[in-house]
Amino acid sequence: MEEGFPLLIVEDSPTQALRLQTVLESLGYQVAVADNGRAALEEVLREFRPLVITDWVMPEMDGLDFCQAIRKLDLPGYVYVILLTARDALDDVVAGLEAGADDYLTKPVHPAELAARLKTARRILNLEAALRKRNEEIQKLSITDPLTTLFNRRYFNEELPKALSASARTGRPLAVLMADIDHFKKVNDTHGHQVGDQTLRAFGRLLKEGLRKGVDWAARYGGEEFAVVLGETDLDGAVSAAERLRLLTSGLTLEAPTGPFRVTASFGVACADPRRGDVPSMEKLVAAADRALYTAKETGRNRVEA
Ligand code: GH3
Ligand code: MG
Ligand code: MG
Ligand code: MG
Ligand code: MG
Repeated sequence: MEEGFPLLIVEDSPTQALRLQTVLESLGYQVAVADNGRAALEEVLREFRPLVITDWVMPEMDGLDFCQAIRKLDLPGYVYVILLTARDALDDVVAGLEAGADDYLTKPVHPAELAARLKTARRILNLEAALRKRNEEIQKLSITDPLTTLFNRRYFNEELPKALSASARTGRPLAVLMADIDHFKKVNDTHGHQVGDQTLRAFGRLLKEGLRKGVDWAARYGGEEFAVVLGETDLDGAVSAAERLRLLTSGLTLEAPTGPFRVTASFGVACADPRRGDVPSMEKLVAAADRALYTAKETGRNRVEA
């Protein structure tokens, strides 16, 4: 059986709360009750409820203060608040809406009107949930490289400075590897772009799977160049990690229509090590890894340089 939509009643009169609860449960809502604004805030924070019907006059925290307070909280989603009160003066309606209520109803409310008002609320909440989901998708897309599904350069540029600040704060080292597939142009020239793309995907997967989850992460820096951030790793650790990735790469068998083939990659390593007084900027750290990569290329490729 489908669970009813969660709704919170805030009402200090037990008889009125019970009457309202009965109506709402018959409409299929899954109802919780709080007897004042303070208790309602605690309830929403404890278990998020996006739909609230609140009385105005209550002890401890009234409905207006509740509306104002809930708009200031950082919650997982929007809370649609209906003020339901005996106060029916025009000034009261205006004050209620200005305090942050989404709708204003006067007691006694007819169950048919309440049902219709709640339908409006649900429409708004559905819209908000769809927008939030879409936002999350766009956010994810904006930091993902579509070909490899690794992070992209935008994410790298945003996250590496944060990781460096954390490293400086905690005193723990942080390493960056720049990895570049060797003679990749030849892969494209020999086997075509599609096989080239598959090679990039396979290399991306290798990086992802070869790293410690939650500590290290890889990004496609551009073309056939990848950047890896190794958390809590000093230079020696980073060189062995790069060496491991280098060996995995050379052991990788790729498929082309003409048969299997192999690739190699070169790695440049650089490290931020606050305990040694090494706290470089992102630009300096990446430049150092890039210089090491260049050396690896110059001295024969399929190598790790630091
Ligand atoms: P080196 O060993 O010096 O790194 O040589 P290389 O051939 O790997 O390097 P170069 O920079 O000369 O060529 C990189 C090639 O990568 C050229 C470019 O067309 C190709 N490339 C970049 N992005 C993509 C992509 O998304 N898909 C495919 N298939 N190829 C790409
Ligand atoms: Mg009351
Ligand atoms: Mg190159
Ligand atoms: Mg290359
Ligand atoms: Mg390159």
